Amino acid sequence: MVISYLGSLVQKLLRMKPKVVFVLGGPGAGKGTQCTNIVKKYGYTHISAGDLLRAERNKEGTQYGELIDIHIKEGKIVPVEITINLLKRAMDDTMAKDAAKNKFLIDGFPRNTNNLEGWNKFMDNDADVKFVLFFDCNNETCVERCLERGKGSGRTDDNVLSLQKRIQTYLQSTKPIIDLYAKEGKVRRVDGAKSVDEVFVEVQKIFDAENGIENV
Ligand code: UP5
Ligand code: MG
Repeated sequence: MVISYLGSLVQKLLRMKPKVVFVLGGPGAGKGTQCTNIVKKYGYTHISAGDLLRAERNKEGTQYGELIDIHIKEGKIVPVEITINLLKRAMDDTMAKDAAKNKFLIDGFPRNTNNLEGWNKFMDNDADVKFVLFFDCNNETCVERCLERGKGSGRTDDNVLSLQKRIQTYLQSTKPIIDLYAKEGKVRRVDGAKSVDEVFVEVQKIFDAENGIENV
């Protein structure tokens, strides 16, 4: 009796464990744009690590404001202790409001070894990483899009100097993380240089296939 109760409790907890899709790709590869589309069609919650860091930086009296600000302008990656707390809080808040909302797109994370180690240390037992959605887009297109957006975005890193640094950081630190996941068979690659609609067609194929597997 007790064992069967515990068994069903464990099963319930396992079902509730957040399901995570990491969304990666260079600056301007289309991560945010496609996450918006995925949310509408598949009911995920979109959590952008960059957006959370920008919001934290803008908060009155935050102790990390200056540190985050400098890292973003320099295209450097903020220490994981800061980012993981923000991600965890965002996930917890979402599930506290509605326990059924346990599917997350984590956009722009993990970006380097420090991020990955932090995730494995603090989150690995608490969430299931289903796969990595990788928007593969050439650097020229990425830079062009961010510069165009920079005309009105107000983002402090949408300028030529910051973009050169962001691209370098992406190539040196983030791409190797994507390659690591690829070796585990966890990367779903999409050509991010096509139009928004064309990219979303490919994205839908991936999510439909993944959902198909889960529903078997
Ligand atoms: N656009 C999008 N798709 C298009 C398409 N297919 N065709 C034509 N145009 C397209 O798109 C960028 C622009 O391109 C938009 O104007 C869009 O309309 C157009 P978007 O969807 O915003 O691309 P995205 O990949 O999200 O680009 P973003 O600039 O957000 O990527 P980054 O990875 O550089 O930025 P993020 O906000 O994730 O991080 C910023 C900084 O925060 C980092 O550099 C780092 O300093 C810091 N950070 C950390 O330290 N740790 C983290 O974990 C996360 C961030
Ligand atoms: Mg983005």
